[in-house]
Amino acid sequence: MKNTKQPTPRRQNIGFKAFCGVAVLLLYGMSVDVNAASESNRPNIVVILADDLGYGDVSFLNPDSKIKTPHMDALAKAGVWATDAHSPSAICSPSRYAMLTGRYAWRGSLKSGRLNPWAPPAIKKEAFTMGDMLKTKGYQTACIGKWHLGFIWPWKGGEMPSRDLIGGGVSIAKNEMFDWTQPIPEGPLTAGFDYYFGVDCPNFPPYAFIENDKLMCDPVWIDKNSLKSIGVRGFLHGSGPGEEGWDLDRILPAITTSAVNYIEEQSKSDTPYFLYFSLTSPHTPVVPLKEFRGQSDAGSYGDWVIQTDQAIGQVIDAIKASDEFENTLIIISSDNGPEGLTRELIQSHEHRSTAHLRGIKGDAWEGGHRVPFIASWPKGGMSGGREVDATISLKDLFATTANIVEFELEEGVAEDSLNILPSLLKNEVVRYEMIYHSGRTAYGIRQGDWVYLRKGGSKEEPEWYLQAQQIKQQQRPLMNSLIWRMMRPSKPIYRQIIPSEWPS
Ligand SMILES: [Ca+2]
Repeated sequence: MKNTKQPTPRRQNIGFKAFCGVAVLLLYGMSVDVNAASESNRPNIVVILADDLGYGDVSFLNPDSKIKTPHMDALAKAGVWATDAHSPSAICSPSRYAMLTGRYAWRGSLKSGRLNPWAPPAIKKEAFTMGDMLKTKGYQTACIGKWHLGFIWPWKGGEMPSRDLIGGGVSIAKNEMFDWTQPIPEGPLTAGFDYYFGVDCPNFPPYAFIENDKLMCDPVWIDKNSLKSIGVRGFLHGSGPGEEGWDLDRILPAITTSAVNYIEEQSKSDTPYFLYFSLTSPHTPVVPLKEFRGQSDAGSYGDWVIQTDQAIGQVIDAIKASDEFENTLIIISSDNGPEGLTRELIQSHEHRSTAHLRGIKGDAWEGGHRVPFIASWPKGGMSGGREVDATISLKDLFATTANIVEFELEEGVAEDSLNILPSLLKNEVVRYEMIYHSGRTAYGIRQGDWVYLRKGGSKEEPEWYLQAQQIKQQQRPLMNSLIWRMMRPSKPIYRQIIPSEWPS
């Protein structure tokens, strides 16, 4: 088991107690319990990661939003929110890999694109993850929701068949290729979680729930065309095995109920918990339940975001009901920017899912990876409704939580992760640079307010979009690798820099 993964110390972390007690108490005069992270009173950690939620989909961050998100808004107003927070990649699997391991996904196999259906694990069995780290400090750990980081699927004969037989981006694998009586190993349980419930991906087979390492049904063949959607169905990556009568709209309510139940169960014990609640929305398929339809002014996508916000609210309410809200670190963010379908919402509903940001999911432009980020931990000083404009990344959660639980990271573990507590508590800049890992191999580099974007890092944009985003001629070219000056990091407006102005 993973408990054998025992790293040695990497570096001296600033002691959390000293930091929190002195810096915050003195500088801000807040009432902070300096023993908040003592061994007997470590905070619960709940990371709520939405799927493809845009910066501008959260009404608190985008006053012009056509979607109201009262639950996220309330947590931001009472906690802290960041305006320069980034997912580690502009697409799903590499972003999640980096968050859970604290290292860029391009250091491993995920250099371009995301995992296909039936992909083997992206996180190596021996990797030391954020969940592993928290387990060494006595945490109970759970992943509930979308995984999308690979499993060893139960192929008959034990060998994964060739791509010719199972397909690539679109699955063609037959149900009879699997022995579903067998476990599905090397998923979340091997990547640091004691418990797992969810679906691999809502738009991939198997169309069924997985609990721990077992499929929760005896699957039948599901024709993807039988799977109905209220809104945009999006692309379903093939027909395949699944639960008889599967409905796409069951997924979000089921994982939310599971998360609420987990919080209720964990609050009965003194042991702290780490819950990675990985939402399947507002990613396609867009399947809002009846009670949410028509609630937004941004069509079925907007209604789906409202249902997403309500699911987040249920989890926050469960934490409050457990009487552990004060000592629970809650993070709400997104694994990447919004999907292409949200571009049309500018035309149809005047709703900008990326707010002022250029680009969408997959792009090196800010809209691909600058994401909503809300944090709350009253006992640890994350309260009072403060804006953080220091640059942060979701891959920093590993080193940050390690610091909170006083775990010293070994050399070579979570090597791209920084402790951003000074950013979240005092708006101090800790992170000066990052790689913009787009969905393609043409990455960008950010350093302070300088950005270098390579040719091909973002998709082409239609003229109406550029006009709608009020992107001026000088900001348009994507044909060359360019250095840009981010004129205002909080509201990124790029200015192309001529060579004589290049930073040294
Ligand atoms: Ca995603």
